[in-house]
Parts: sequence; C-alpha cells; structure tokens
Amino acid sequence: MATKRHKEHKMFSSCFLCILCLFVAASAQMPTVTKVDPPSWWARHSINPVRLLVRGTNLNGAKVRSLNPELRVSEVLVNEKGSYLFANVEISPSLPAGTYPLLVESASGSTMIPFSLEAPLDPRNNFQGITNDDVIYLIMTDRFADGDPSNDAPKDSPPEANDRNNPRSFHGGDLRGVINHLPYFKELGVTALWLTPWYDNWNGVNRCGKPWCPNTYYHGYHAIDYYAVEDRFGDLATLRELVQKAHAMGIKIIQDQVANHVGSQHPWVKDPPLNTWFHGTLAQHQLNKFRNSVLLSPHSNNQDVRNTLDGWFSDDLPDMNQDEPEVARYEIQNALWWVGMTGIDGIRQDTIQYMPRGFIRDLSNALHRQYPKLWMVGEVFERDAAHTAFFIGGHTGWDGIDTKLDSVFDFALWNASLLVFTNKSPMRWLPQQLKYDALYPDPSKVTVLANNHDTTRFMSLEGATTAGAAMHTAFVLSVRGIPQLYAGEEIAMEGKEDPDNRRDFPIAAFKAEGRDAKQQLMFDWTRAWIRLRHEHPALRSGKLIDLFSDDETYVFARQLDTETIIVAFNRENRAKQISVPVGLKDGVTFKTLIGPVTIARVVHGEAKLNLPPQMAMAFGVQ
Ligand SMILES: [Ca+2]
Ligand SMILES: [Ca+2]
Ligand SMILES: [Ca+2]
Repeated sequence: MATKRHKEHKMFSSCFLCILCLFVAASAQMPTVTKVDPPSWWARHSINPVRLLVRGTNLNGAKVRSLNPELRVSEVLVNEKGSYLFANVEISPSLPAGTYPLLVESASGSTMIPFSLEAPLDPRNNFQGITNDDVIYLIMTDRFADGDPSNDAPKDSPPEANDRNNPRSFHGGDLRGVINHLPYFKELGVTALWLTPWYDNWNGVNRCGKPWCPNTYYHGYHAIDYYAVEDRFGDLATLRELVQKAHAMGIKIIQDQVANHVGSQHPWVKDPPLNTWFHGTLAQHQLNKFRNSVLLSPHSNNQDVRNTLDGWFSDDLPDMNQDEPEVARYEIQNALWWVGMTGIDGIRQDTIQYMPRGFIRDLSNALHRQYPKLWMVGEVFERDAAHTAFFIGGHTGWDGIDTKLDSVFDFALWNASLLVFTNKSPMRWLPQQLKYDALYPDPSKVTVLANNHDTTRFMSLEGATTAGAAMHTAFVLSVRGIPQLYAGEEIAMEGKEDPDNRRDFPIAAFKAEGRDAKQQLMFDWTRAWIRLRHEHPALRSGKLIDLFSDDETYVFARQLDTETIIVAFNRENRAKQISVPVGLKDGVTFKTLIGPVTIARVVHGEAKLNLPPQMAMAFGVQ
C-alpha cells in the first residue's frame, strides 16, 4: 500500500508538474507591455493618427484594438523579437480627455496598453515662441540651484555619482531650484530660460582609468527615456509648475531637445525597436569625424556626408536614424508631446546639423502646424556664417531644402566678439563679420550667444578683463538678433573648458547683499543693457547701420521708425572723440542712455561723440 500510495503520489506530482510546466510555458508566451511612447495624446491634434511605440515581450502576432470605438487602431507592426510593437491610433475629434487603454491579444493571451487623452493647455498662455523682444538665459539645471535635496541621491546611484566636489558628478540642482529663483530672473530682466535637457538620464557612474572618470550624465545629453523627466531634477508635475509659474511672471521656457542621439544606457541599445533604428550598433558603428564642411558643400562625396550624418557623436552616443520613417515619426511626436504637455515656448535643438536637412524641415513644419508661434533654434556650432546661414529657414539651399528652422546660434559673431573684446582682433572685425549677414534671409532672426555651457567663460579667456566682459555683454545685448546669456556671466564667473565652465552658481550671488563688488558691477551693467533693450524697440528690432569703425572703436545705430539708438564701443585705454554720420537734421541732440552723461549735437549731418576709455555707451535721439 505504502508503495502504491507512493506511486500514486509520484504520478500525481508529475501530472501536477506537467500542468504547471504547461501553464508556465503558456504564460511565458503571454504578451506583456512595459512601456508606451507616447503615453498620451490629444484629440483634434494636427497629428492624427498618432503612432505608438510599445515595448514588451511576446508581441509577435499580436493584434491591437481599442475598447472604445472612437479610437481606431491600424498599421500594427511588430519587430522580429516581438519586443516592440508600433500601432497607429486614430482619435475621434469628439473624444474627451480620459484614459483609453488598448487591448493587445495574441494566441497565448492578452494584456493592456495604457493610453490616455490629455486636455490641451490654453494656447493663449502657452507655446508663445521667442522673438526679438526676448532675452534668453541658459541654465544648466544640475549646476544652478538645489531646491529639493530629497532628489539628490536616487537609490540606484552610487555615492560617487553625487559629489559636489567632482565637476563630473551630479551636484543636486533641480527644477525646484529654478522655480525658487524666478524672482532673480525677473530682477535681471531676462525673459526666457533655456534649460539643458531634462530627459531622464542614467543615474549610474562611468568608471575608467582616464582623467575624466568617474563621470556622470548630469548635463542631460544622454537620454535613456525620451518621455521621462530626470528623477534628480523633479517630475512632470514640477516641470509643468515651472512653466506655469514662469509664464505668470512673463518668463518663457525653452527645452533642450536632442533628437540626434540617445545615451548608451538606453534600453534601445541592447534591443532596438527595428534594425534600422540606429546607425549601427554599440559594437559596430562609425564615429563622426566632424568634417562638418561636407554638410555645406555641394561637392562632397557621399561617404563623407554619411559619416557626418550617421557617425556617432561619441562611442557612448548612439546615433538615431531619421531616414527610417518610424524614427522620424517617433521623434517628431516626441517633440510635440513635450510642448503639449508642458506649454513651453521654444526648443533648442542639440547638434542639429548631424541630422538630415529634410528631417529638420519636417520637424519644424510639424511644430509650426500645431503651434504656429513655437520657435526652434538649432545648434550649428560653426564659426562660419555661410555654414550657419545654410541651416536657418526662410531660404532654399542648393539641395532644394528650406529647413524652416526659426533660428540658429550666431557662433561666427560670438567668436568675433570674444576675439575683439580680449584684444586679439581689431574692433573693425565686428562689422567685418556682420557683413556676412548678407547670407541670411533675415539676420534679425539669429540667436546671438554671449557664451554657453560648451565654451570657456569670458573671464577665463586669455586677455580677459572686466571691462572687456562688460563690452562683450553690451554688444550681445545691442546688436541685431535675439540675445542669449549664460547663467553666471552676469556675475563675471570664471571657468575654462567643460566641465570647469559648469561650476555651481554661487548661492550668495542670488541676492545683492551676497555679491562682491565685481559681481555687483557686472550684474548692474547686464541689467542696465537688458532694461535699455526692453525700453527701446529700435534696440530690439531696428535696422543695424554701421557708423564708424577702426582698430579700437566701433559705432553703430539701431533704427526703427523714428527712433535711433547709437551704440559705441571704445576699447582703447584713453578717451576719444569721434564724428559719426547719423543722417539726422542739424541741431538734433543725442543724450547718454548708458555711460557718462554727455550731450552730442548734430552738426553738418554728423554727431561728435565723446567716448570714455574701455567702455560701451548708448545714446538716444533727444
Ligand atoms: Ca536636488
Ligand atoms: Ca535619472
Ligand atoms: Ca546623426
């Protein structure tokens, strides 16, 4: 009996195990869903259907349908591994905001794709675009202000990732820190904040034997999720709060977007949605040789062009393939999703020239179609105006493409200004550079940077003086274009190459009582030129007219309707009187707006201006 019972028990056990095996085998084949991009969309959007990218397992042969008849699913595509599924979702215009999960079914089971419709933000207070009336201020979020210490050390981050003494570690700055200092920006007078990327980046630490290790992705340019906010910076709710509060104070927000590449820790790198998702793989890819001129020249060979467009920016920045329509569609929707979700006013597009010009055009068109005033500036980091002008929209290049890009950074003029105000080039170099405005369909649309987080700070350049920094700032704020300052330059911060140029903003300097004399001097000076710009439409959008230049002096006018503002730079170590042709009636007087008070009168069509040593001045017609 004992033996029989034992046998029965054995039989029962093996049967049970069999059933269990079958169950496990079946459940192993069950489809699962772990992520959906985008997680939400809008009814009556210019993109309809929206195309979802769903990550999961066992998606082979899956069918997708909506439980609500007002969402229609079509064009389902599953990758070979069954780990990604693409699907179009057409949204009925009458469908209200809410959650609308989709059903995924395969022969072995079913699961849900979470999806929802958002209520659109009010276009009257959002998506405002950037114009010549704005002054942009660049903030590297991690290095600006820590408003929430509770997010400084996420659980999955090793201690050396969070080290304020390591210039390549996270320092704790976050979105709350930016919100807390909105009054500071108001006091300074800037009207738009450009924040370095807020996509979620890897929390870990890169270790290597090289001097730049350990390092982290505190700067945000190595996204691991295009649809998530960096957990150290805050969350989507905090981001929306920032945009809302900034807008309420008359300050716009610009997102730094990076469509060219993602971080090497992105889940796509081990398991790409399609074989054509990236240019190559982590193991096998071209490195960008940065022969950027091949992008401008109509005579380049295809191999060089493909290297510059498809080559990885570095071995840990997998290059997205925008020639694959699924990638282009994904990235265009992603750009629109952030705008729609947060209400931002502009986009700074990183390393834009390394993406096909046809894609830049399609992205610009899609943004403008949904948000007519939305503005995008492209980073084309070239000191050659012919090159940057090729990428701005408003004209058709030799390739038949108008990128429709609203703005590019004027690296050529930035470079000239640094050389001039550190006494390396004669002052006449400025009008010499500005003559290439002939290449731009509308030169007033360029963005004139004072510096950025990739460049040496002015005060750390060889030959830099406070007077030179002040003239450089005045030039950026008075020349044509949209000015862009970099946080810390207004208090004469120092910093050489990356990451030294990304030092923490000194907390004390947020308040006047905490600033030393040099910091206060530069702050007051910067604020005065910003204020002058706000007070005089001619300085914001007037025609620029060269009046005088020599080795040490440059004088130009900004003229709009009946208003004329004269801006004069004298970098020489002595006072100077110069006569400039102003094209105004004799007897008209000029009054000092910034600088020592003098009055200049027009005689025989010319005005005699008294210029103090090493200073920028502004005069207005009385
Ligand atoms: Ca923090
Ligand atoms: Ca993170
Ligand atoms: Ca590329």
